[in-house]
Amino acid sequence: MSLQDFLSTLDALEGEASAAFETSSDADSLEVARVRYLGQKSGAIRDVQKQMGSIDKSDRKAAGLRLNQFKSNVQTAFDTAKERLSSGSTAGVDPTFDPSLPGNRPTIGHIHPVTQTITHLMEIMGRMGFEAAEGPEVEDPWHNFVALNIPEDHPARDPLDNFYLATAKSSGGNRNTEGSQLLRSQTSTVQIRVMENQKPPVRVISLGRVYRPDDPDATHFPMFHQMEGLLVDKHVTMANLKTVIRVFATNYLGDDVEIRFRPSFFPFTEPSVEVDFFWNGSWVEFGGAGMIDPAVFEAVGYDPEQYSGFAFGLGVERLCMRRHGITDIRDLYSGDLRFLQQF
Ligand code: FA5
Repeated sequence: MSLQDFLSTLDALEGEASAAFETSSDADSLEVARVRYLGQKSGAIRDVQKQMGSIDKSDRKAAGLRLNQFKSNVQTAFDTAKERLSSGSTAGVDPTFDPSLPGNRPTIGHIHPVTQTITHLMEIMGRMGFEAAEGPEVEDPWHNFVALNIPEDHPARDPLDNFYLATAKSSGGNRNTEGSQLLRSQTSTVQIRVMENQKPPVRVISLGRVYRPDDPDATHFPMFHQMEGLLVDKHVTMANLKTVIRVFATNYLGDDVEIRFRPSFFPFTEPSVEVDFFWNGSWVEFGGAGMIDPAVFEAVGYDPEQYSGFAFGLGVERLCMRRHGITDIRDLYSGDLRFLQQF
């Protein structure tokens, strides 16, 4: 082989090998190129080296110098490509990817408006000295009815108005018996639990879920929350009750809130009132209240001659709706993020 042909072969091979290393987009393709050009057994360099023997003796020195330079250049091209791939260069990566663009923020959840309302109500009532109390959502008839002076034949105990549990303690197939457990229909149950365990004076609120088989509409839902208030001491009067509700309402809804107390009936309070707030041109019922009936005091072992007290139960969803201008309770439980994200 002439020196000229040998040098041309080296030039072409050097360009080819360098291009192969530069365009390798991952470690696998680089390795294929390495074996092809630098491989000890069958690589192109090894083949071209063998041709040195056919070059004229007088040209061998020049050919050797170029061959060494060629080997060094090809090795450098390989090393550069290897370094590029191991340092995570973006070569071979989707060209539409722009690392300078801001990332997508993960969606961060927030507290449900009803839970926010509960926290707010507890804070307002806490400032008036009311402590939080809790009771179970699965109740027995004693706490949901009997101790609250709701006798066995009272319509409030009708299975059509309550969620009795199929696993009732002693139902014997009859869901309306003494022992049938139920999902509590009112937070007034907590009044009984507190008074059973605590001597007067008592000043508590209880915020929690209650359940009734009501057909859902704009102001009713089968599961909702109530805020129960209970205050028992000596010389407590109806005026105290009205003041506490007024102070609470102006704190939560603003000084211009209009409240109306309407005579009503609850078996566990006497006298009893319904509490209405003026809203969107009409009076809307927000809860019930009254002075604790002596029969309730007797059920929990308090002396009605010595103590008096008041209780109230307000609908938490309706308070939340009134404050935020929500017109349909079902929106609160639709799970629609477009609605919930507004709060
Ligand atoms: C009671 O539940 C009584 N326990 C309140 C009470 C407590 C009276 C202490 C006296 C002393 P009532 O059934 O009216 O009362 O319910 C009270 C409030 O709960 C209603 O005014 C309303 O705001 C809310 N409420 C009742 N049913 C639903 C429902 N299905 N969906 C949403 N809110 C409701």
